Amino acid sequence: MDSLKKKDPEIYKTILDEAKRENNNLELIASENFVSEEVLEAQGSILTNKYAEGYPGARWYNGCRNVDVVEEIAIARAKKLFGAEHVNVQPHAGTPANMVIYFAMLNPGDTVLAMDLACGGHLSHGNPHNFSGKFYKIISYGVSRKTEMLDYDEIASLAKQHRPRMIVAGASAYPRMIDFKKFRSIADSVGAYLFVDIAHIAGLVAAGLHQNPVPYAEFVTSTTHKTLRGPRGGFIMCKKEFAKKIDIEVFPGAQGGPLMHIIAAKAVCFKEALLPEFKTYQKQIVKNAKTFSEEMARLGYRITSGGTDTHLFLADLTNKNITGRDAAAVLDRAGITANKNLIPYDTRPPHIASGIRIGTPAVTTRGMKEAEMRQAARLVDQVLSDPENEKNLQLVRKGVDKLVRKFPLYKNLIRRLEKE
Ligand code: DSN
Repeated sequence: MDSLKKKDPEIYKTILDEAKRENNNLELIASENFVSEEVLEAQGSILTNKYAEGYPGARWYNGCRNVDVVEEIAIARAKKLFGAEHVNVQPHAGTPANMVIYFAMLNPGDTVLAMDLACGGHLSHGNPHNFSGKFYKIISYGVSRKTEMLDYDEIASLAKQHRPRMIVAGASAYPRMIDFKKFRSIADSVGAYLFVDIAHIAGLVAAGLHQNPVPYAEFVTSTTHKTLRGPRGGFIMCKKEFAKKIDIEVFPGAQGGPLMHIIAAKAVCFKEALLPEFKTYQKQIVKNAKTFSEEMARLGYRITSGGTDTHLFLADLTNKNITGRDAAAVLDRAGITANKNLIPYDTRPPHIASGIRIGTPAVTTRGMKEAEMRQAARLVDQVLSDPENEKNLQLVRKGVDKLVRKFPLYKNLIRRLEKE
């Protein structure tokens, strides 16, 4: 970044500050990760210069022979990874990918059955402030009050009652496996499309650690930057019969020029996810989340649904006398980054919330294992047990420093930073 340093020192400095923050903190936001240097290199490449509206071999502008190759490679790798019949790698992010499915397959006012945000769903699954909640008649399903897990009988009965045109499965704060085969049979029972959003669990699915929805759903969307550990972006998989409809809805329907540098980085990410070591990484993410949640439970925290099968879990702070919002803020001051989250049937509003969501994809990328997860849980507990004590927060900050120092991130960048 020599040129940037010289020509735009403010931005240069801020990037280095962020590198320092990422390296020095304990990153527990379940939707974040640290990409490889190869992903960063592709993402930071000159491919950002090229306009390529259209698709490989059928672009609106000339000069696309190289970006055509990049996009074809990305598509082929994603197909191989998930066993998809058709893939579109152009969506800029997860919500735009989801928007394409709604716009391509539904009319405004159609009924959609989707998971409630308060029980772990996503904004684009029908939140009233999101396009999905504004344009469609959303019927929400939640989780069982007793088990805090999906209740497929209840989902089936809601489907029978409301006859949705589309059922949406997938979540952003649900710690358990989702049975997409069951969703398929519910959708079939009422003649609905099944659309699955695997943004959170894409890495687990790619590694064979979570049921793959691709054989069951007409449409599957994902982001590339969560458990999949690629650049910030989205993609869509669908059955061949819908390929044309989906492609037209992405371009010219929802987007203009695709981000070819990001598509190159997606291709790199898919290649990495096809390697055997990616499976080892994903297995460790799940082991780490399990260990972390068990240690939190041992320290007196109620873990929603009693645990996790995935990369994340939710700790209910109701009996800890602190809200999710305050907990996340004070943890950040001690060098631990996690987010406030609603717990199922939360009595607090979303911006306050009664829980925190903890995820292990990023710390697992650093190389941390079960022993470090137990230490991390104890550090979280130390903060939340005495959140107003500055000295306590400083002690935890030191504990975090000691823990993260053993697992350095982006060594070259950091080495350089330390010299400055
Ligand atoms: N913001 C993402 C998450 O944290 O789960 C979802 O879009």
